[in-house]
Amino acid sequence: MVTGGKRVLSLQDLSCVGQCSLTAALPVLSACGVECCVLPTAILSTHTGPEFDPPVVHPLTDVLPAVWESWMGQGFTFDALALGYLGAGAIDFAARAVDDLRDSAFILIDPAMGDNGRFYSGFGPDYAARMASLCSQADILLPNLTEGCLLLGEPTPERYDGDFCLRLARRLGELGPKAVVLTGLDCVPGQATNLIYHAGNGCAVFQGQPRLPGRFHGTGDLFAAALLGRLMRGDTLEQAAETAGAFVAAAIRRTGPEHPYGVQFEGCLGMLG
Ligand code: PXL
Repeated sequence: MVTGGKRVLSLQDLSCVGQCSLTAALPVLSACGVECCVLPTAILSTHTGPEFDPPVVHPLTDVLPAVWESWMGQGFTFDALALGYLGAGAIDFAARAVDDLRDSAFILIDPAMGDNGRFYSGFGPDYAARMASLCSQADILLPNLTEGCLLLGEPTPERYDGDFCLRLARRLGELGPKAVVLTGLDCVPGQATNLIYHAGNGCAVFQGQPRLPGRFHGTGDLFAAALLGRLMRGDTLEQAAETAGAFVAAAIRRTGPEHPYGVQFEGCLGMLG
């Protein structure tokens, strides 16, 4: 099928080993039939998870403006811009990219900065505040529960219900994004739940997949890329989230215990085309 030649720009780190961020976005968006241009904000030897030694980190902050000026000088345009894990040093550049593209591109912001109630190492309240101010320009804001709470400067509750999630989504909607998708919620027993909230009309939909045992790195990045890819293919937000959720669940099911640092999604890419 002809896709209409959509082109997205993925702005996030390149964790060279780890099946997250750019090494997830590239294959997933390609599988959706969407061109994926990349701008790595930092190179890391691996992701920062506990399965690896502390990574070698090389920020690319210094080179980002020159790349950007080269692209803008050549008149490049993108149908969408997706922000993910940036590293603390690249938030100002990301703000500039959002500013330059907001009138012409769909903006998806995954405010990747924490999980399990805590910031990832290297991130803190200043980053969260800066990210919160960027959210007003998002078409879709895609936090997990922890990130949603960090954006609002609040502690993450250990237990919560669907009403709590709905109130959180509404308040995140007040930061200004057109829609909020809260991911990986634990508000329905036995389910990994996503909440889709449309800020314009207050419409909210809960979607669930059976909760699979274990904790898996990179699933948020896979979900974000699949969601964007399917949106670029013309799906509604609900359809795109359903397909992205099923893709991530299938990838988790394929992942063996001998593979602890990410999910083996490669065999599931056919679900996205
Ligand atoms: O999956 C989010 C992510 C992306 N990039 C790096 C990370 C993480 C999560 O820990 O460490 C480098």
